[in-house]
Amino acid sequence: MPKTFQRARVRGSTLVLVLVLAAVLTSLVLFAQWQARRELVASRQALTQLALHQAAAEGIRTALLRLAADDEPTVDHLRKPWAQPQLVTNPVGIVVAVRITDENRCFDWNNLAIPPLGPQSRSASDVALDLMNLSGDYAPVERLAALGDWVDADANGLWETPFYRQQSPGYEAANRPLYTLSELLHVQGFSRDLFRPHTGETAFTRAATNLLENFTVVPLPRDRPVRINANTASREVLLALAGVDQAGVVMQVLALRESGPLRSLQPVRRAVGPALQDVVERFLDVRSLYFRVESVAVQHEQAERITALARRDENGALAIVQWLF
Ligand SMILES: [Ca+2]
Repeated sequence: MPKTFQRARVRGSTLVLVLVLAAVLTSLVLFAQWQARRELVASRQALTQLALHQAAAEGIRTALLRLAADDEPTVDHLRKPWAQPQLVTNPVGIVVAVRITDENRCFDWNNLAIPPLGPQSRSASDVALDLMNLSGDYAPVERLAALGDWVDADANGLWETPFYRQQSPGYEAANRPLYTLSELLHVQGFSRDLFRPHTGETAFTRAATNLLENFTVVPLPRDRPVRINANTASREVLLALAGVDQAGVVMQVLALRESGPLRSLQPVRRAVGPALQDVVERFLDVRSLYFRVESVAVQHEQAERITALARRDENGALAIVQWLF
């Protein structure tokens, strides 16, 4: 092979090697730049998220101050300042939406843990059954029994630990109050589908409201039901309390509160007649003790939500029962 041809081949190979090396080096530089940009974006996003978290927490604090500023904590209704949603933009441009909802407008699933004491016109289970029907669940008997077993302290029932141990993976019945709404999904018969809004295809579903609107979870043990506020409860909740055959009585109560908030239960006692006096005493009130406070902070397509369940006692003092981040 001629020497000049050999030299040309060596030069050619060197050139290819240099080009490959240059390409590798360029790739490395580009990768380092891309990595640095990615880290910068990630750190900016982390800083924004931190600022959003602080803004959402501040939203909760201001909402609690509004609740505490209520000068008449013995009567609650939806025309009060705390019941109006608020939208504020803080000094650094973060938009914070804050909403307080009265949990005493709903029936608490955990009331099912209270055993009936003596003769009663309506038990917690009777009320829950009617309210599930009115909320679009037309076959609630079995899941209601399963939920009763889940929240009651004893282990006597069809839907206790031996039943759940047969699941894969197996688990135990709680035998204590529900801590969150999502815990219901562990209870026999409850599924996500049950909580989907109704599509309104039939006369029944058009009339039905929603389980999420009418029920709540106050994650505390109790020896008496969490009461329902007659000023804020929906027609369905009041109808479930009185019994579905008591539409006339419920209309009277709704008419009473139309002319202004009920400041005592006396007008309700007069309206319902003797058969339902015990329901008024056990289940109703004109004030609320539990409030859900939601705060959502938004900036640059990022958002942070904080939810708290607050309890306001008879003297107006506030305590946080549960934080949900
Ligand atoms: Ca049990």
